[in-house]
Amino acid sequence: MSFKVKPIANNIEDHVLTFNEKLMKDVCNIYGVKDGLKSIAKMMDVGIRAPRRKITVLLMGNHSAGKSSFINWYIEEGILKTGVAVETQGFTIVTSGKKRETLKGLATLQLYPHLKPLTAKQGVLEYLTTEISSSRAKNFNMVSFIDTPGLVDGDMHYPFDVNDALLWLGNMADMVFVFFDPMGQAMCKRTLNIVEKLWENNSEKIRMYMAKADEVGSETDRQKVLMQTVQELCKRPGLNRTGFDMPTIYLPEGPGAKSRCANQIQEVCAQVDKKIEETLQNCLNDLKADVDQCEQVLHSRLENDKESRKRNKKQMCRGFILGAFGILVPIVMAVSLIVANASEKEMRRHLGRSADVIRLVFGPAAVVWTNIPATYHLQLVTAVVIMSGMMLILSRISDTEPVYPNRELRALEAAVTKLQQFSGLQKSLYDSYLKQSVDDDADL
Ligand SMILES: Nc1nc2c(ncn2[C@@H]2O[C@H](COP(=O)(O)OP(=O)(O)O)[C@@H](O)[C@H]2O)c(=O)[nH]1
Ligand SMILES: [Mg+2]
Repeated sequence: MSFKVKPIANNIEDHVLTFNEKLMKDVCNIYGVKDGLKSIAKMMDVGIRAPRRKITVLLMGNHSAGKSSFINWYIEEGILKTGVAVETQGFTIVTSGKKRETLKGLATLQLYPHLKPLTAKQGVLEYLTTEISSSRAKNFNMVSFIDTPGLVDGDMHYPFDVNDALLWLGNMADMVFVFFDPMGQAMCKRTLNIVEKLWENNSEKIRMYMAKADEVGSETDRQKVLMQTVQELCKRPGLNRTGFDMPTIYLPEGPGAKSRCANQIQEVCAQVDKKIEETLQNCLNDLKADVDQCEQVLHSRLENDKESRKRNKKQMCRGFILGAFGILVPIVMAVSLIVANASEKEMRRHLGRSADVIRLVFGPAAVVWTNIPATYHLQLVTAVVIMSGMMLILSRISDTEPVYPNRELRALEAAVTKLQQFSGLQKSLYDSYLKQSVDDDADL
């Protein structure tokens, strides 16, 4: 059974970014551009993670529960094979792009490098595909779906560890939709085992739906099926909880179009929309937190550098003064000793006219020598030489602190300006987000 879907999605020419798309693009650009937040954070050794442009919804459930058909319906394009036979053998990421394209495993990894740990699991790479569609239906531009192999009990052999891969993807995805169908109900042990495991850490992500609800004849039948399904689920201790909700859905344009059964398929779209809004807000908040964190680290580094430079300067002055004394004191001592002991005549003979200048300058120091008994001169000279030596040694000993080389310092100062820009951009993005959420003309 296959349903009619619009044959072609909107043309590339119509590819005008919606507000949300543009917002996410701007946020991602702040992180990713050259000298963007990511490279500043790396420079600061701050661990940040750039957001993804779209939310990821993982669809899992029994085989033939209508997962692939739901994706086709959402994007309004018959991109995935559907049918009662086992059609989906691997994982198919369905995402929006500029043109229709199919990417195999390796190309998928290029597009989604964060899936590398999944493909590290043996054999999954071969069974990983990406279907890119240019559809602009609903909020498809902001969401990537992951279609998974329909699970069946028994001897069905999967070419890879399907449970492991599903758990990994479930942990990674932003939302997990579990589809049960009225015929299989919740009897598929395999599906339930995985849902139960995922529930342990991801209960807030998981939504369960009774798909193909039009196949159930009457309202009473529907209630019975729902009761039986919930009963089956509640047998699992991990899933036994209050407030259990399982909307019934079916494709509105399918064979059940005339069904009188309540169709809550719009509730699924509403869940996706809600998650998108939530993610946008989180991205804007995370952006602020990341900029703030980088700013904090950057300021403290610059402050420390400034302090170190100040201390180093003090050290340098001290070293210079000690060095100068270490050299000058013995010179003064030697010359004044000569002046004290040599006669004026003798000095003039050797030094000419400069002898008078020397006598004038060193005269007061020479007086000190003449007042000290000659027997103490040797001790005094020794003491002064030792003291000068010590001063010279002390002047060479300095524990200067490491500071950023000028090039790095300039890079840090440039980062301060960049972060200020990012902070301003974040504010204006938040303002425009709130403005369009509340009212275009609202004065915020
Ligand atoms: N009556 C009815 N049939 C559906 C609905 N959704 C899907 N189907 C049919 O159920 C079969 C299995 O659908 P498919 O999407 O391949 O299931 P999957 O194995 O979960 O991907 C197909 O023949 C679909 O045409 C629905 O809402 N109502
Ligand atoms: Mg399928």
